[in-house]
Formats: sequence, structure tokens, C-alpha cells
Amino acid sequence: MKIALITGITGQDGAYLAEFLLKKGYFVHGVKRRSSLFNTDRIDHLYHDQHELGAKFKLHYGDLTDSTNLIRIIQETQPDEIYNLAAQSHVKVSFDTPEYTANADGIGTLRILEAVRLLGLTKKTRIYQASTSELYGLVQAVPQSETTPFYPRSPYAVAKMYGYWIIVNYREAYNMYACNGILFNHESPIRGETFVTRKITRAAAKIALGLQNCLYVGNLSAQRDWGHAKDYVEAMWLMLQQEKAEDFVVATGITTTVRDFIKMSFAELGVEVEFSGKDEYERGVIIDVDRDRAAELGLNQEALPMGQTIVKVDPRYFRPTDVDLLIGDATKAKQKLGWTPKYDLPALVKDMVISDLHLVEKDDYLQKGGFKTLNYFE
Ligand code: NDP
Ligand code: GDR
Repeated sequence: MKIALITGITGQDGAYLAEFLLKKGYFVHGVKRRSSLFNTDRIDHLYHDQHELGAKFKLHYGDLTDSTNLIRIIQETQPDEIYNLAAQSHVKVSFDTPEYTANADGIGTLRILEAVRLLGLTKKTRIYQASTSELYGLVQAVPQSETTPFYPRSPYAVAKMYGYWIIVNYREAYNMYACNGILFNHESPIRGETFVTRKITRAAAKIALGLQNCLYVGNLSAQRDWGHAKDYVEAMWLMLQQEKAEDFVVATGITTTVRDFIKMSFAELGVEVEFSGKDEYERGVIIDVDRDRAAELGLNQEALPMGQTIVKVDPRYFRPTDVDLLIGDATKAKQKLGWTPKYDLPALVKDMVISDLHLVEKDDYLQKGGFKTLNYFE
């Protein structure tokens, strides 16, 4: 039985990858951080009591900033494959916590490589590094491929740049099977709520149900190549099954603005939004409602008056330096790995919006039923 170790198992990709590998018959070990509340929501369905016979999923407390802990976990688990997905992964937050981000995302990658090397596992253990399209940063050329120069535009991207090159260096210096997946943005119903797609789909669901008035966002003109996380974890696995370790771009090849993602999300709920104005004065207004679609979804149509402003720009969400345009060329992954995505953008948007609609409805139901504490002192 193959053994995998996933760092960042409690995150979006960690959860999908863990399920994917368990289905392939792997024993999956995961590194989770200690937190004051349970942080395993995304993987609870995979967990079985360790006393049960045949449990093939085990979690270990750990942190990428603690090398002794990583050495111990890797020694104990003796993995055939390590997927290094753990990171402070929010670009905007990296401007607020640049040193921590460098430590976890940059040096954290080095710690994994050194642990494998010091433990004498360089021949046995293959390593996947979660590299990112943020490395391309300031546009040099499009579409971006494995040969496009990097120009990182945030502390996050600079930290990931260190991670990228230290993987290449250890591959060349110690002949390790270590590779970078340069993944473009990938989303899903379990995407973190502060990334723009999930923020939009959650807000669209709440606004359509009359539970929120307006969605506040930053740069509406940023363009991203958005795919589905389910498709992308398969590419990670494929990268570790090759004869030779190489780096691959994983992307859909289609780019869309944040503005259009918003329009598509509301359209899924039967709400047509039109934008007008410029920069921080840009607004999104309801110009039509497909009453049949709204009724089909059981939406409160009173909550959707024509002409209501439901999207506004708040400059607080602007970044000191942003990445304007990402569009990936995944030809190499398609040819060498045989990878093709199953989801296109409309299917991704639908998956996220409908899932959020159900989640928001459930939450509202619990709140109205008094099952959610609103104030501790009342
Ligand atoms: P998430 O933010 O959803 O998950 C990040 C994971 O890393 C969480 O499990 C988090 O734990 C864990 N983590 C954070 N800091 C540490 C630390 N110091 N030590 C140990 N664990 C830590 O990210 P995604 O799943 O979206 O992304 C996975 C990886 O892929 C990340 O490295 C990200 O930078 C990279 N990436 C993501 C892309 C995307 O579009 N999703 C695209 C390209 C690259 P906790 O739950 O406790 O917070
Ligand atoms: P990104 O994702 O920075 O590409 O990093 P995010 O969804 O945060 O931003 C995408 C673009 O949308 C613009 N934007 C906003 N972003 C957020 N979060 N909130 C807003 O309100 C908002 N309004 C506009 C941003 O300025 C940006 O241009 C993600 C992460 O998963 C990284 O870990 C990963 O490496 C890259 O994708 C590829």
C-alpha cells in the first residue's frame, strides 16, 4: 500500500486530495495545526476512529514553521509521496504578515526537503510542491507556461518563489524526485470564504435570499484563469507518477474578470447585474430578474428589487500591488500527464452558487430556530 503525507490537509486542496488518494487505495497521513476550535470540517467525512480495523487515514499535529516536528512526522510515516500544500495562502494577508508568510511558505518548503534528505529518504520519497501562477505576477507574456519568466508581486508570491527554486535545486543537487505544480487559481464549494470567488458566491446566495444587501469587493478588473479544485488535485497526483520529476503548469486556458464572475454567479440565481461607474465608484445594479428561475430556487423575489445596488467597491480590498492578468498554457500537462479538466467555468460557478445557496438556507433556518448563539451575555 502506498503511503502519502499531505501538509495542509485541512485546506481546500488537502481535503480533495486526501479523498482522491484514499479512493486510490493509499494510506493517507495529514498534518494539521492545533487550533482552539476544530479545523477539520472539510475532512471529517474521511475520518474513522483509529481503533477501527482498516483505518487508512491519520492526522498528526504539526506546523511548517517547526522543523523538528516535520522530521519526526516524516520519520514516523515513511511516506512514498509528500504533497506540500500547507501555506499562508492568502495574497492580501501576506502584505500584513510578510515574515510569517516567508517562514511558512518559503522556508517551510526547505524544511520538508531537508527532513527527507537528513532521514535518508531521497530515493524513496517523492515530493510535490504547491507552486502558483502568482509567480508570474507582473505580466511578461501570455498565456503563461513553464518557460514564462517570473515577476512576483506580493510577499506570498516571493515566498513561493523561494519554494519553487529550492525544489528545483534539491532535485538537481541531490537527484530527488521533487516537482512544482504551477497551479492557476482553482476553486470549489469548499474554497476559503475570503477568496474572491467564494466571497462572491456566498454573497450572491445571501443577497438572493434577502439576508445581505450588498457585496463589497476590490479590483473588479483583475483577470484570473479559474478551474475546479477537483480537477487540479488529480494533476498533482499525476505529477508524482512519472518516470522523471518535472514542473508543470495546470490551468484551463480561459481568463475572466472578477466583474464577469460576479455577473455569472448572480445569473445562476436568475438575477441580471449591470455595472457602471469607474474604479472605486463602480457599482453593480439589478437590471432584471428571471422570475421563473427565482421561483424554481424558492427565492424571496421581494428581496430583489429592480435598480437596487448590490455590488460596491471598497478600496480596502485593493492590494498594494496586484496581479492583473493570468491565463495559463497547460499544453505540457495535457501532453505528458494526459490531464484534462472536467469542469469549465460555468460548471464551476454553478457548483459553488448552488452549494452556497443550500448552506446559507440551512444557516438561516438554524438561526431562526434559535439553534445558534447570537450573544453570549443575553
Ligand atoms: P487553503 O488556504 O485552503 O489551505 C491551506 C492549508 O495550509 C490549511 O490546511 C492550513 O491549515 C495549512 N497551513 C497554513 N499555515 C500552516 C503552517 N504554518 N503549518 C502547517 N499548515 C499550515 O489553501 P488551498 O487548499 O487553496 O491551497 C493549497 C496550496 O496550494 C497552498 O500552498 C496554496 O498556496 C497553493 N495554491 C493554491 C491555489 C488555489 O487557487 N487554491 C493555486 C496555486 C497554489 P488551517 O486549516 O489550520 O488554516
Ligand atoms: P489570488 O485569489 O490572489 O489570485 O490568490 P483571490 O481570490 O484572493 O483574488 C483574486 C483577484 O480578485 C481580486 N479581488 C478580490 N480578492 C479578494 N480576496 N477579495 C475581494 O474582495 C476582492 N475583490 C477583488 C484580487 O485583487 C485578485 O486580483 C489565490 C490563492 O489561492 C493563492 O494561494 C494562489 O496561489 C493563487 O490564487 C493562484
